[in-house]
Amino acid sequence: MVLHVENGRVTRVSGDKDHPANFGSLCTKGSTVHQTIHTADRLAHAGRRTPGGVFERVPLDVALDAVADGFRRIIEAHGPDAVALYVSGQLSTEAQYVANKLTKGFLRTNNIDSNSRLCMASAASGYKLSLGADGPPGHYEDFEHADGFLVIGSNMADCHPILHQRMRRRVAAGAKLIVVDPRRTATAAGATLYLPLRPGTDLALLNGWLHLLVRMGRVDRDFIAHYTEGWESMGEVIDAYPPARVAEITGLPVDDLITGAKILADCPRWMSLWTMGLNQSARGTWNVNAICNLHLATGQIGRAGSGPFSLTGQPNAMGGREVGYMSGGLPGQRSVHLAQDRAEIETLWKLPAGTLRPRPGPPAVELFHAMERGEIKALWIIGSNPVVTMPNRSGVRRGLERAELVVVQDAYHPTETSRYAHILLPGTVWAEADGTMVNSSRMVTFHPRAVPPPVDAKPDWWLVCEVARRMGFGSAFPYQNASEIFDEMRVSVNERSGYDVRGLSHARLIREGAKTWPLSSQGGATEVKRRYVTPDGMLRFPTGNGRARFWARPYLPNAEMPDDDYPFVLLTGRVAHQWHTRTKTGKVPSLNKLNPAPFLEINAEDAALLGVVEGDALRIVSRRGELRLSARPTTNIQPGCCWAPMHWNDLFGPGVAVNEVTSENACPESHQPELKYCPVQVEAWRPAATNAPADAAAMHGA
Ligand SMILES: Nc1nc2c(c(=O)[nH]1)N[C@H]1C(S)=C(S)[C@@H](COP(=O)(O)OP(=O)(O)OC[C@H]3O[C@@H](n4cnc5c(=O)[nH]c(N)nc54)[C@H](O)[C@@H]3O)O[C@H]1N2
Ligand SMILES: Nc1nc2c(c(=O)[nH]1)N[C@H]1C(S)=C(S)[C@@H](COP(=O)(O)OP(=O)(O)OC[C@H]3O[C@@H](n4cnc5c(=O)[nH]c(N)nc54)[C@H](O)[C@@H]3O)O[C@H]1N2
Ligand SMILES: [Mo]
Repeated sequence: MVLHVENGRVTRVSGDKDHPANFGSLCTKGSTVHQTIHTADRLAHAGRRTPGGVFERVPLDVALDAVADGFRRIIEAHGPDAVALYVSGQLSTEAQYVANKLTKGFLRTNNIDSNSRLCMASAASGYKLSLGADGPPGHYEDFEHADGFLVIGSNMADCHPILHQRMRRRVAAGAKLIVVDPRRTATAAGATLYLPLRPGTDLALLNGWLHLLVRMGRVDRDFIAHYTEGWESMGEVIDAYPPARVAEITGLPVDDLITGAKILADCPRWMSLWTMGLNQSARGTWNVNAICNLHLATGQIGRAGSGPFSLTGQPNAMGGREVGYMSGGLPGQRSVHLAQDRAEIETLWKLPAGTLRPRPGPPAVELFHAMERGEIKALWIIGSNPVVTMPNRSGVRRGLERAELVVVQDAYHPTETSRYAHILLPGTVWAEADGTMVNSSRMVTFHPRAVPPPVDAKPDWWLVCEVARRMGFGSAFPYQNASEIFDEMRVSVNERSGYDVRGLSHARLIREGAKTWPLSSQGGATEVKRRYVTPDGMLRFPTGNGRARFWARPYLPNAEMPDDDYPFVLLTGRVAHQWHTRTKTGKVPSLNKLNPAPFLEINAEDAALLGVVEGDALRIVSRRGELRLSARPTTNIQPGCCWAPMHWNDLFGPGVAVNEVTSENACPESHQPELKYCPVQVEAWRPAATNAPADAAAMHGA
């Protein structure tokens, strides 16, 4: 993206034609992003909540001291596990790295988790189990080589529009497209085959395709023999999913199942693309394993135009995963579980052997429960809005209310979460600070500071290092700029997973543009398009013995199923022109015009049975809470299902926050909660007047 700057303000943005990820294309949110930089609600000063509940401006120094003193005091009184950080895939890699270093290395607790737990955790755990290391094995360029695409649990048209265009160009040139989604989304338009399966039944479908491919003799026995293990354990699962049974579970016609299998069998090269429809499930990791099973059984991996490809959600969740910013991670795709990984990072961070702790801290949902129980007494939230985005969020509010110290480091105020802060720290947005971000293609992009931040706002990495310094860890956080953090980070090369950014530096990225890892030398090196391919063209997976693993993953019903009291299934997700909790997109008039307000998509027949028409108010009740949304009857969603966007919440008005009703049931392997599936009751409702959002003008402006 190119920022056009006049007098210290970004006046316009345009696509960067030379950038190898988007070749100059921008989506609506990208092309209007300058309108989110200089808004009236930018957090320009540090703040402190007074006993009366209003925020007062304080000098940044005072706020930073208060954070350092508060954390030190609580650690001294209650031990390191009484404090925690909750960070974000929207921060620069440098900020993610220092937050993780401070927590695990110097506060000496593994109590750090990130919003990736709600997003890509299942993809990460699935990849590690199936292929041996996290991250898609391929490259965006595979889009130009594929003859077929399996898009499952992803609404790319709205959520990854530039990649979607890239895929569409290939489809226009003859590639096949299968779309699997309980809703007929914009992504499904024009698909070769659209499969509106019952939500939560993807495992039956994927196992069913494996069954059919075996029966059709279209699995690649040579590939299986050379590069995989565990095929012999798959027999039972393959036998158990003949088309008739799969049709019964998924609600799909047998003919369509067979058509799908034939498409996969006949495509010389196909890729699978998935996002939250598979990850945000109590079976998330299994879903990812089942996708990998299909690729391994057909040899559709490690060649141009093939492979499993999770579409990463947030701008820099890949960077965060690489530096280990979830509770079990360490830099360079390492794990706190492994003694060797801990020892290598203790060396990097100049810590005495045995400092790093071997048990992961609590994953996000558990972290807030530990606050509710009073075990975690201080929380520092950086770049996330968990009061909105956590499942069953009433527990999050109780946890924050009970805590002794809540620090919220955000670029805007108020947010639903900042209202619970004791201390507010003003962060920059990416256009105001140097840093790097990594995409799903392992491509590292440098973003320079283009405009000065408002008044006291500082880069996220700087705020973290300042608190570290004030806690007495200054010698481990001596960085003058983000480039020096990168220089330390790149030493965390991991020969086992293949992670290697030694060949990169801010200077090189500025000079030569975005670059893909692995890159071991600062000199010219050829780009590795596909991981795990050896120089002689063989495949070697980072699993120890070099073989990728099959996992038999039978279909299991969702953790909570509909019943007479809660007969509908509520799905949640995104619309094209809003981003998450709208702290940015909510301020762009053109985007609000396109997607102005929350709603509930409901099948037209169901709406008729309830006696409601477009715009009528509905009450949606789950075992945990309730919502009120206006009805949008449609035939795009199957009977018995309804769908609500996640974007509109307390600052918009009362009763619309979807996570009031969602459940914390989580995937056992990834601890990712089941945000996509919630049994509810839906009924007609007579609305009351709404409240206007509160104000906090003192934090803004000069
Ligand atoms: N416009 C916009 N784009 C975004 C974002 C945004 O906020 N706004 N956020 C970014 C982030 S962080 C993320 S994670 C991605 C998310 O990108 P996506 O995952 O593509 O978006 P969602 O709308 O969350 O969910 C995708 C689809 O999953 C389907 N689904 C629900 N349950 C099931 C199921 O059981 N099986 C299957 N097969 N499908 C199911 C839903 O019907 C929905 O259409 O988008 C990124 N891009
Ligand atoms: N029901 C339901 N819930 C969901 C989902 C769903 O599909 N359904 N999806 C889940 C997923 S996939 C995700 S990724 C999460 C997203 O959940 P969140 O990360 O909580 O949502 P955001 O609105 O993106 O919050 C980002 C916060 O960081 C601030 N911010 C932005 N840029 C910066 C910066 O540079 N520095 C700092 N310090 N702050 C910054 C923003 O103002 C905002 O307050 O939601 C999850 N929750
Ligand atoms: Mo996400």
